[in-house]
Amino acid sequence: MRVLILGGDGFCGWPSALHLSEKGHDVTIIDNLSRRNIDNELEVDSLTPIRPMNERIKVWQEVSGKTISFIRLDVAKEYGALLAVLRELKPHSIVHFAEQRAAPYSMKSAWHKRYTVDNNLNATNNVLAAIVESEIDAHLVHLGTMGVYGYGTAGAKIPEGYLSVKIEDEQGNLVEQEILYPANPGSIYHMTKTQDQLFFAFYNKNDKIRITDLHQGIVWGTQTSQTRKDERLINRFDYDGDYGTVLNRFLMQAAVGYPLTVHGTGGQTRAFIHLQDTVQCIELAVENPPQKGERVCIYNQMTETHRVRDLAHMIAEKTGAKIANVKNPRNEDAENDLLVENSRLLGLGLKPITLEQGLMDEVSQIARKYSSRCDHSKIPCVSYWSDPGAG
Ligand code: NAD
Ligand code: USQ
Repeated sequence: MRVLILGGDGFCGWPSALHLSEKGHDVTIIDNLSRRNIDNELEVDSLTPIRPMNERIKVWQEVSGKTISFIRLDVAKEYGALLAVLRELKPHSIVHFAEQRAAPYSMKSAWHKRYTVDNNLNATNNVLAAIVESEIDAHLVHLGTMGVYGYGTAGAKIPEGYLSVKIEDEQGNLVEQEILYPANPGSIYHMTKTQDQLFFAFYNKNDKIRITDLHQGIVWGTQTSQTRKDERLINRFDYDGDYGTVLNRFLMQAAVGYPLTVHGTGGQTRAFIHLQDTVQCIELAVENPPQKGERVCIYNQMTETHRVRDLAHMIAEKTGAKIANVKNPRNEDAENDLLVENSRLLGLGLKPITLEQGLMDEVSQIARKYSSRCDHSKIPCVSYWSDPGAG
């Protein structure tokens, strides 16, 4: 299949591009390299030394004999160029990773809120409008987030996208309907993902676009079987207070001797998935498109849930790291339970890699290997959801 990967230079996009290429798909990456520029803005680097895009692609050619093409283009701003690529390439699938994905970054200032909204909503709308205008029949696979649901539970599992409800009509009869699960975003970033869902529902209804929306949990790990093939293919590893995600951060902090930064009591429960499973899920989604006319297909792309303090205690026990309960910079529930339905991807053949399976050691080894690249002053989370002086 011809697969276009938007955001293919990023943490999930790069290993997905390699995985699909290895599986025999004809892969083209589009990226505007904004994530690398944000590193410049934040004055921080990936813990791992990632190579420039053209070098990455050249090394992949040497290692695998397979070609990946790269087009530098801003999906949110360069509509005409995007349309031309779709007309020329006629991809069977478009995998859309090209959004600003850090909740703390999206909350840093009014500028960052506006950038995240402009970038993410225009990127998604541009892709959809370009699929319609180019008249190609591409299947769009989008990376969404578990955060569209909020992290609560009414005692039942969070379903995969749609909620069955019973509404009482004028005659007092109960009418059954399936609606999108009520959106409950916890940051401007997460809010853009809830808005993406409405774009998908509309273009799917109006233009019959085939869409799969993957509501992904927090991705942990750093390498996949393809990125391990050569050091120059190494994936990015975000550890800083804006882009680093909790489990990778704790493993890195333990490796460099920094106390584990548990926000508040650490009572937040979240959904997780290993990066190797992410690339597997992308392959499953690409190879199992919905039928024309079928509603947006939503999968919960997560394999397990954990409470933040349990992760910290487990890592502290394994490594002897200290735990620091820091004031939570976010506006979120201090304690929550989380029950999630995830049978659809399992039904397609996903075999989950869980925390017990040894891959935490790989993250620790990578963090130790590159610990000299870690700037400790960039570890604390300094983006506050509201004025740090208040409350
Ligand atoms: P990332 O920031 O590492 O990668 C995103 C890539 O998209 C970057 O290379 C960036 O340069 C590119 N990009 C952004 N805006 C663009 C634009 N307008 N035009 C072209 N390219 C653009 O993020 P990631 O961790 O790889 O996440 C990818 C997707 O998966 C995101 O949409 C994110 O919301 C979702 N997701 C990530 C996680 C996670 O834990 N990393 C979890 C759930 C969902
Ligand atoms: N947390 C800590 N200490 C830290 C960092 C985080 O206690 O040092 C806590 C946070 O307060 C939060 C939880 O850990 O309660 C998760 O934070 P995170 O930064 O690991 O994840 P989050 O901000 O939710 O975002 C990440 C990705 C995002 C994706 C989302 C999936 O950056 O792109 O959409 O995970 S989900 O969490 O399921 O919404």
